[in-house]
Amino acid sequence: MISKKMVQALNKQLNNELYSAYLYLSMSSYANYVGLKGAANWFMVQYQEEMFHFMKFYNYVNSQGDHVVLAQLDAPPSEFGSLLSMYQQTLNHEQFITASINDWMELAIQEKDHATQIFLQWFVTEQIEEESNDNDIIAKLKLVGDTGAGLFMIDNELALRLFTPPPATAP
Ligand code: OFO
Repeated sequence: MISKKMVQALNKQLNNELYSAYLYLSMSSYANYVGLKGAANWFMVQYQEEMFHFMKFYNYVNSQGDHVVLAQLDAPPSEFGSLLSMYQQTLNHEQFITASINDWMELAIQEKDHATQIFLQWFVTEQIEEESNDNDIIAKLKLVGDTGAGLFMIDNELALRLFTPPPATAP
């Protein structure tokens, strides 16, 4: 049993996760279009991760005896510039997600809602990894360059990313 205010917050985040999926799906297609097949794979895996995040919120709201309210999604951009720019936009978006998760955690603490705090803890940890991955890729792109052989090398690395769903945990 969680408060109505908390359900509203979780529904907001659930829609944020869906928008994240939408954004990375668009980035994947754009990367494919400009010939960056490795980046297209990386963003497709990112899309799959976001759908997993979305479903975690979806299942949690259902498990708490309430229901999900899906909202209209904004259209994501369809052009993203260079690969470096794509990862800077990705990092900016993830920083926004981190700030949102922190807001909901703050609310859960205020409401002494221990169940939701435990649930959100998974996302607090996940956001450390998300931002760290983006920072690493940005650093590499700055180091070896965003064009020519350096770009080709990084794109080949991005091609190796696989979607590995975390082990099923409740909720
Ligand atoms: Fe990218 O972590 Fe969810 O949104």
